[in-house]
Amino acid sequence: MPLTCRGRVRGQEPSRGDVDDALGKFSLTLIDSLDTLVVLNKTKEFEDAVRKVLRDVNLDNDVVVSVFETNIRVLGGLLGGHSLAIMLKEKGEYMQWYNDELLQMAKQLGYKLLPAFNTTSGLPYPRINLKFGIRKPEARTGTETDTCTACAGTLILEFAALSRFTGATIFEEYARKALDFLWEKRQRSSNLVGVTINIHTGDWVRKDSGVGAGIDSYYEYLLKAYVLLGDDSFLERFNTHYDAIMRYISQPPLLLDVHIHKPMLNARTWMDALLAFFPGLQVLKGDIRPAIETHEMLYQVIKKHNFLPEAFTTDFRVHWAQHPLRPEFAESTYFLYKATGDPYYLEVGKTLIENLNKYARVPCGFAAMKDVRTGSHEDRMDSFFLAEMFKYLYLLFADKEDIIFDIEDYIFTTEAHLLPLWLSTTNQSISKKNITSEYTELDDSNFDWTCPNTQILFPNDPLYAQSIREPLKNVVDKSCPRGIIRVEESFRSGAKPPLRARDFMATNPEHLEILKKMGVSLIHLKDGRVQLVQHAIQAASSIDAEDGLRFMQEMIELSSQQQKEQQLPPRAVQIVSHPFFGRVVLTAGPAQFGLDLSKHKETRGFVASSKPYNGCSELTNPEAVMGKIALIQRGQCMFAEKARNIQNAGAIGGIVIDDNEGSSSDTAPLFQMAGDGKDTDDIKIPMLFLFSKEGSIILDAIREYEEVEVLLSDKAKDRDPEMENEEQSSPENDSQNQSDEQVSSSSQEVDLVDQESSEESSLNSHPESLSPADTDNVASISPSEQTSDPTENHETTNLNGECTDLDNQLQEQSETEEDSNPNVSWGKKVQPIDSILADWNEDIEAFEMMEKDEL
Ligand code: DMJ
Repeated sequence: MPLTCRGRVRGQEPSRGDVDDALGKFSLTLIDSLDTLVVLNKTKEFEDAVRKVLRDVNLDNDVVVSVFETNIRVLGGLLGGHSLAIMLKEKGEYMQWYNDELLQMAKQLGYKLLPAFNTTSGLPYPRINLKFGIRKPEARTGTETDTCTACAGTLILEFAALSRFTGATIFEEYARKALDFLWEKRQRSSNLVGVTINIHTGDWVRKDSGVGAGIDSYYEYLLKAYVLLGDDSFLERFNTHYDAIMRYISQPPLLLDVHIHKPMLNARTWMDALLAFFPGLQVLKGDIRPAIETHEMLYQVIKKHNFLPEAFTTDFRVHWAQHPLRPEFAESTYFLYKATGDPYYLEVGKTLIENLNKYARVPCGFAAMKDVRTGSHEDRMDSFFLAEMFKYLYLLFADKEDIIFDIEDYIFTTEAHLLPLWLSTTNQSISKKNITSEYTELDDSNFDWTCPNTQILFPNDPLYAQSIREPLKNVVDKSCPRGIIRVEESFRSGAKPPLRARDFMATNPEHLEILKKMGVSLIHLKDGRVQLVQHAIQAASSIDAEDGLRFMQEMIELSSQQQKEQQLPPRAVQIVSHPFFGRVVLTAGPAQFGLDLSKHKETRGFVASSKPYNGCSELTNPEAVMGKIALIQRGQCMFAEKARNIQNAGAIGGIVIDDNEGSSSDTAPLFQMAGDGKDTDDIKIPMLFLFSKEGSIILDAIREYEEVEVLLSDKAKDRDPEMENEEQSSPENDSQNQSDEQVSSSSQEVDLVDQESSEESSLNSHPESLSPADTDNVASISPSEQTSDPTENHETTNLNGECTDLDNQLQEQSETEEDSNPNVSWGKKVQPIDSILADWNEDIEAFEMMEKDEL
């Protein structure tokens, strides 16, 4: 937890749901980063870390963990550590005392995971209790019926390695059985697999199919199992799936989910960040062209937002704004550099590192981005950041002689753990299934550049990769909003176009007739909204069923677009005073009243607690909050009333801190503070909301440093400590002056931010003291919303429907303004190295002190 400088212990922090399934009180980060230490040539540290694991780690905890995560991170981490420990031991200098202890732990863990496979299908349960297994009443698990395809299909490398290292064949057998079952269950006409499957019946539960979340590493492990184990059947399976992926899912440079039964129909209009590993896998496969294309598209999305948002739409808008420092894009960059030798990929790597240092680095590590739009942080640094991101970025820039062993002798697991290729010829007691005859002949024309080739693929054509990237140069910035390409393309020529979602009127009998034909039924909800449900079998024909599906997709998008339009995006509270210097950014909820920070310049000022703390009556300490940003506790009166009271006392802004102890934007949905139902135009100051955990970071800082200055904005600003120091002493930088400046912002700025806010947000609205608004995202619309056109608000389409570069222009304008504004031009100055080091030492000391106080 890099913001609060503590380890996350399961049960001691509020649960974050599924994310916590990776935490088993088994020192996850330590184990997951073992082999990274050796790659980074930190051999001594590796030796110490192994000793710590052997001394401290207990695998027998009464904790329910994810089988998948425990396998790839912990079992994989132990095996990667073992692989490099024996390599070092053989070299004769380090690890001379090592006697396979990590392997013994891995075996112990392997046996703990085996009960998960006790299903008729052989597919593992998704979770297991490390102490009690699955079935025992104390286990608190074993009732699940579904698992994800990647969860069941990402075991073979670790399990086979465990078998081959130890001679205990059972692990490899179980992992193979699960893979065999998934292969049998592939959709036979498309050769695709769905996202989730019933572990008892083998039925597909989610029939959408892509190469990202839920499926990704199943494909990865088929190809890598072939590489590690030399078993042709894995390659045949991989090639069959790959052919289907390239036929249906790949729409260069995009990779879009489709339905397994109707693979010509897109299942979504957005992509998730996990698919960024796919270009790397394509390199391993030897299919370089689409790898270059997809990677380039992803890079442009990153350049727009500094990081790859967790999901983004086909027209490259943010869909899910968080970024937990995932390594997949760095992984693909590494593989593409290895294949092409093109220095462009080193530049890409440099950008990744710069962005990490600039936006994610905090004194206790690197903090995940809560929202790439605001630059706000989340108090988490997942173990894969050290296991994968560090490794791939280091390897990208490392020369052969920088690494103390030959990396070509190993294969990377999905968590980037290293397994030696010599395992392919060791303990081969598992009979290889020779079912090659089952596989269909494939058209191999897609695979012109297929392996084997471990060296640079195009030594005589250094511009090869560039010539593929060139046409895609502006694919993201110049993108027009687009619908679902295949769906649009598949409109039957000459046929009457189906009813469009935006034209639909629930009161029009003709429309209702068309719905019926398409198998869509209409449910009137009590609150006046209508809900649409489609049953394809009720459609008049299969063509009508497809029309219905298309209509439903449009309706879901329209509905979510409308929800977003009614919402405001989150805001950022950045602590800018010593020793934070802008490095800690907290996610804040906006208010529906007061100064809109997205339309005006940010507000900066020192904070002061109001008295009374709830701000519900005239303040008794106006002298303390005058010219400052007042801190007020949530509750007991309306938000607007608090705002008026602090404004009357002379505050230049307000931060409402949740009174619900322990609440955090990690675990609760952010919301916007609603007005009081009356005219709130009299409130001129900006107001933001912080959950209790984020609020206490400011309150603790006041206790420690007394003077704490913050910046309230719609997006965190870069920081430059030296500039920061100058600003603090500069008279022009008076908070009140700045507050005056806020009033005179240009209308173009307003446009920019309006577009941003209408395009990307996910907030609910709370009037004070009301329960959270319903966040359901069903295809429900209120009758009054039914005719709005989702394209009306789109920023990159002008009235003639042509693409404009408005986004770029506006971005430039906003950057120019930043240049002229001393408050936001941090990061542009060159700081002498001595001064940087001095700052850092100061920071470290300060944070060590804070750590003691458990900030
Ligand atoms: C890693 O734990 C693994 O790469 C996994 O296969 C999916 N992605 C996460 C990191 O994003």
